[in-house]
Amino acid sequence: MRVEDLKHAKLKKWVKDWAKIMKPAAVEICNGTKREYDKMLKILVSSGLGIKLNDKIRPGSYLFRSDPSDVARAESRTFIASKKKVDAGPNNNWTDPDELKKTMTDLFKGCMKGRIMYVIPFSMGPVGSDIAKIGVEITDSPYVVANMHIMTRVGKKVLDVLGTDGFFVPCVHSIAKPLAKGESDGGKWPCEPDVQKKFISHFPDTYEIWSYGSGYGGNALLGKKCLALRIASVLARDEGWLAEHMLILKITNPEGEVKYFAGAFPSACGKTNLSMLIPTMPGWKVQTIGDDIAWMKFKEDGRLYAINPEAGFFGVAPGTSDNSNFNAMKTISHNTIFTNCGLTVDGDVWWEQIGYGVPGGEVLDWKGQRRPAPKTDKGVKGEEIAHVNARFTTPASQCPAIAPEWEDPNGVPISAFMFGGRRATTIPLVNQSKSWVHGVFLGSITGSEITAAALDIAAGSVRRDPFAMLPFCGYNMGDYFNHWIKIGQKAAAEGHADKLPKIFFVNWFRKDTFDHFLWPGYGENARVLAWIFNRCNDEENYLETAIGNLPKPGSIEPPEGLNPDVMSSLCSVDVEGWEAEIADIRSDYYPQYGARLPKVLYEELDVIEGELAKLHAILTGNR
Ligand code: SAT
Ligand code: MN
Repeated sequence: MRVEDLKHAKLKKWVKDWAKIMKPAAVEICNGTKREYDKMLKILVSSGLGIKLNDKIRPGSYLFRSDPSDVARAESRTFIASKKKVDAGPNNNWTDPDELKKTMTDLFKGCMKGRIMYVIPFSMGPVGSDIAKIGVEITDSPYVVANMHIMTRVGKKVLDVLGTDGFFVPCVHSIAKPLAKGESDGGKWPCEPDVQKKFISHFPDTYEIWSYGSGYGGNALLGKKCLALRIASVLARDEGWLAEHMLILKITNPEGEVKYFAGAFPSACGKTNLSMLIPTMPGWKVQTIGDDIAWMKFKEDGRLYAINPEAGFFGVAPGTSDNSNFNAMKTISHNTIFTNCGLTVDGDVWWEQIGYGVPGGEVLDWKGQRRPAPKTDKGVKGEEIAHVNARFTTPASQCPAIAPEWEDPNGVPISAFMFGGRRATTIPLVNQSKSWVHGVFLGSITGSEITAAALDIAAGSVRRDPFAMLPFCGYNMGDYFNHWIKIGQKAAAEGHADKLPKIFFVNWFRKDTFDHFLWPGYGENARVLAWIFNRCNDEENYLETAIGNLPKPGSIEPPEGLNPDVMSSLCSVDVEGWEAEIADIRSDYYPQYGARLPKVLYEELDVIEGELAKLHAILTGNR
């Protein structure tokens, strides 16, 4: 299809205007077909960027090695350019939108010389779903086109839904590496290697995304974090729905009853694993709707319905094994794009903690350097064979655990929200909020502990990642908390308070004083999911406490071999720990939001603090 054939006048003009600025050798409108996907990979292999893996071991799959400057999201170069700085809030980098547009327009001038400008019309969510949204990305990277084919729904069907005047989020992207006449990439990942010259920019007031200089992941596949979270969070605020960094899972109990949960977890908490978990308890079943993002709207029946806006998984490879995530391993067994993994002599990919050592005597690491082949899958810190953020891009439809209704345009009704982080102490295995506002409070204090070894922060201090949205909220986080509170108020005003999802906080990561995990995790986490399931059916399986509703003794059957004392300590109130937690929130965390922090969250703090003081007095005999 040619630009001239575009029926949407605004889209046509937008493409033409950018082509004038970027000066590509040609413009192609993507149609989303398998043929187009194959063509992209052919181009990428012939320019030396992609390596076809051994078809006998990993059919239809490819490996890419990115530039060492281009291996992860560039958070320091990610901007929320709202008109007013205060609307970006304390957690975002802000720049004046007019100045940023001027700077970037200069950078975009001629940036696609010698390359093709691909125009990718894509739908986030099943095409035509009333919860879905359309974006159009222009890019000069065939790698981006191929990845967008997997991660979103691309092509003519999207243009059909867009019609002549439908709404789309314009997404401008360039890798910033024009080619001179006769020049080719010659196997070198094209991007702007100077991190300070990369820009991942969002204009929330006009719902626009401009990205320059990076070809990798969330910086370049603009449907994912940029559209489906940062811009969508703004759209959701403006239109009264929720765009969240949440997995969506389907859970079926032994009686065949089905519920859907959505869960937000900061990175490195096993979100993808949880969404594909295989329960250890007989009769229970978990299936996947999504592993990263949930878009949710209230429908007429008063319930909240969720879709997974994505069509694929862009998952972290290292640590993925048959043990940690059997379903993910099956999903990526074919038709998968790998980035920054190791390459074995057999022509397969390899990474640390894949579950087996490297076959053969040597291996190429993610930089393409020859390295002795490790006999086990244990890595050496700092000398990884796969980059720690090496990724797979794989179609969700290939996941053995995918629920048949994962593409239902109506979405699935959510019964429970889960929040969680890595917390070695204080936070119980599972805790149900006492009210919606208390649930928002729990979401707001989500975070993970930092070990002194990892970063220059005192060991044990908590890095808050509210709702796991810290790098993904396109506006002031205080206003975002308020949006969540208003969602609850609106449901109550409409007489649907009882239909709101119940809110839970889970923690799989409690440790003993010897630094050993107390809870086995993985498939055993289904025991907690089962408790939540029963809670949603109003089972009397809980005890009211100062911090929320905790499991009644005996209401969660402990995993084999778990000491009952450990079980009860995982499910009890750590009074002193919570007193310290409340003090930290009050003095070191909430104040950054100033007047934008909803007052009811401070009231929530006061109530919990009062309850804890009473408990403290009882425990110390100081009544
Ligand atoms: O690179 S992405 O932003 O898509 C993945 C991530 O960082 O979570
Ligand atoms: Mn994510």
